[in-house]
This record gives sequence, structure tokens and C-alpha cells, in this order.
Amino acid sequence: MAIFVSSSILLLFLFFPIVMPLPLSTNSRWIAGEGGRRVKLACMNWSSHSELMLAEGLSKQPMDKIAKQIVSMGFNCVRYTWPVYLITNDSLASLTFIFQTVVSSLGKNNLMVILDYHISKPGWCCSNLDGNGFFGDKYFNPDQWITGMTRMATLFNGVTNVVGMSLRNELRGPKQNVNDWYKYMQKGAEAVHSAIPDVLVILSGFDFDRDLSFFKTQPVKLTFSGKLVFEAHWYGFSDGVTGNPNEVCGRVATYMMNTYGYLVDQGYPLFVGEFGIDQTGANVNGNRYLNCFLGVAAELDLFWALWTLAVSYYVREGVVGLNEYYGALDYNWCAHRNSSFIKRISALQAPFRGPGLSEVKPHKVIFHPLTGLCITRK
Ligand SMILES: *[C@@H]1O[C@H](CO)[C@@H](O)[C@H](O)[C@H]1NC(C)=O
Ligand SMILES: *[C@@H]1O[C@H](CO)[C@@H](O)[C@H](O)[C@H]1NC(C)=O
Ligand SMILES: CC(=O)N[C@H]1CO[C@H](CO)[C@@H](O)[C@@H]1O
Repeated sequence: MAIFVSSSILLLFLFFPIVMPLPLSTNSRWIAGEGGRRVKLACMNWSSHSELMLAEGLSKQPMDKIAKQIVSMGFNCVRYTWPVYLITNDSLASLTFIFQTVVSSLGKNNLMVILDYHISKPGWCCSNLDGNGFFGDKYFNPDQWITGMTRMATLFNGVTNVVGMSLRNELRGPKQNVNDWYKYMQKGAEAVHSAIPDVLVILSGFDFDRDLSFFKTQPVKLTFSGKLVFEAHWYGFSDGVTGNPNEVCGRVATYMMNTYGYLVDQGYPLFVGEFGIDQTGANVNGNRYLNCFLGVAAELDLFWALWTLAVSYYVREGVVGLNEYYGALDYNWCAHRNSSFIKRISALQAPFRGPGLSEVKPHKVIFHPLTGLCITRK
């Protein structure tokens, strides 16, 4: 498998203005906008699921300014995380209002939003034993899960820049099992669809979003079509990464294809809802992993969300103002932390191929993950 240099038929749309041809729907493995043309979601994660239940960074910069930073880095979308207490706990109505205001500010800046049901009890996520991992865990009551999701969906019905809802982040822990997954995910997907019919319904698998292999043999039964998307997460620190980087990349890419990458061949859109590295460049394994990730993501032309926007958290795991080395902004939230990183991912922010992109004559492109540059051969 050619990973470090991948070539594919490419249609360049880098210079088209960002417009939102909404609503979105699926067309085989692609997401398409109105008119049937492919829309590639290039999302930034913006978290709002900590104990404070507030979008990170609002103590540093106004939300509109942060939204403009996201746009200036070439993103067209935000994966916006929320904890269920935000919507089920009536004493928190003012926070829910701020949450809505952020979504609306993103909309004014032409940013699409995926509402990510991240966790039940607010706080840094995730561990196998945090009680938020799977249906039936201490803080993961299936009925509350549906109620919370339905309320959130209802709240955003009619808000056009909300394009997707992911039903649960990183399922995990000892209770994981296939039967409950189908039972509850089908119910949850129907609940979302009834409350907000225009959005993509995004399902995650097991083991911190690293395993959807069980889906190969058993499809979901849903009353609607054209909306179903799968989500997976891919970080270098989850892979065993010692050894020759090419071999390691081949091995982890094969794992990825077997556990969830195969979905694109089966005609389902696949969303890599989290990937990222220490953006200071200090982690050698992380840097190698990024080369691998970018090669695969270019080759498969996946859509994705970068972890993360935040460079500091109000509070994370008890630490106030914790520095997030995966964060894309500088410590004051007012400039890009690493412009060479943004340059490297920028080619992947535009679609390479897909329906409705036929205005430009197809041509081959060689993408170089280490620089993010493309060599165009006429
Ligand atoms: C509602 O939120 C408040 C403040 O975070 C918390 O003290 C309380 O326990 C929550 N109630 C429920 C029912 O979750
Ligand atoms: C940006 O990343 C590169 C490589 O990943 C690294 O060498 C460089 O020092 C980083 N720059 C900053 C400002 O962190
Ligand atoms: C780099 C990093 O800390 N990523 C975290 C992002 O959030 C998920 C949970 O949603 C964690 O599992 C990752 O470790």
C-alpha cells in the first residue's frame, strides 16, 4: 500500500468560496450537499464538555473572533462537544443558551456544526472505568441518553448550520457488546431523525472509536436513508509505533482498514472525528504517525475533525489553564500555533474526488504528507 506518497484522481476546489449547500445527505460513501455535489467536511474539534460545560477559550477571546480563527485555518466545520447534563439539568438553562449562541456565531461565519454527544457527566473524557463508557454504566442510562439527545436535537431543529449529530463519543469499557449496540443505536438514530430530520446521524463503534469490525456482517435497521455516517478516531498513541516507520504505517493502516476503513468500500461515509498531534513537533512518534495518517486520509479522501482548537482548558483533570499541546492556536487564542502544521493539512481540507466535482478535468496528483504539498503532473 502506497502510504507516504499517495496519488489519486484529484479535482481541485481549493479556491472555491465556502458556501453551505444545505442540508447534507449521503450518496454511497460520500456526503453531498443540495444539488448532489460532494461536500467535504474539514472540521475542528471545539470542546464544551468540561465541568464548566462552556466552549473552551471564551475567557480568552470573543466567540466571533475564535470562529474567524477557525475559518482562517481553512476549516469549514466544527465538531462541537457537549455533555448530557447541559440539556437534562434545568438549572443549567443559561449555559444551554450560551451553547446555542456559539453555534449561531459559527453559522454567521459559514461554519457547519456537528453536535457531538461526548459524555454524560461533564468532565475530561475518557477512560474505561469512568462510568460514561457504555449503555448501563453508572452515568450512561439509555433512557436519559435518548431524552438528552432528543432535547438537543429539538433545540437545533431548523438551525441550518447544524449538519450532523454524533450519538456518542468513544464507547468503551467492560459493558461493550454488539447486541446492546444495535438495540440502542437504532433507537437513538430514530430519535434524532424524528427530532431533526435534516442532519447526518453519526454512529461510533467500540474501543474508543477504534473498532467497527462487527458491522461487517450485520447492518443497522433504520426507517430512513441517506443520512447514516460512521465515526472513528485515530491517534498515534493508540498504535504500537516502534520500528521502521513505513512498516509501522503499513501495519496500522491495515488494522484501520480491517476495523473501520472497510466501510468506505461498503458504501458508507467514514468520518475520522478525532486525529491530531502535539503541534510543537516534540513527539517523534506523533510526527511519524501524522505522515501515515495524512497519506491514508488523502488516499481514501476521508473527511475528518482535527483534535483540537483549544490550547488551554478552563479546568482539565483538576488543573486550571492546562496547556493542550494538540491545540491549534497560541496560548492567547489569537494566532495559529504552528502555521507549517496548518499548511500540511490544508490540501486535505478540499475534496479530491466525489460526485458533482466534474467541472475540472480529472488529473493525477501526488500528495506529499511531510510538507502537505501536491505535485501536479499535466
Ligand atoms: C445539575 O447541575 C448542578 C450544577 O452542576 C449539579 O450540582 C446538580 O447535581 C445537577 N443535577 C442533576 C440532576 O444532574
Ligand atoms: C511546528 O511543527 C514543526 C514540525 O512538526 C516543528 O518543527 C516546529 O518547531 C513547530 N513550530 C512551532 C512554532 O511549534
Ligand atoms: C490528544 C487527546 O488528548 N485526545 C483526546 C481527545 O478526547 C478523547 C475523548 O473524547 C480522548 O480519548 C483523547 O485522548
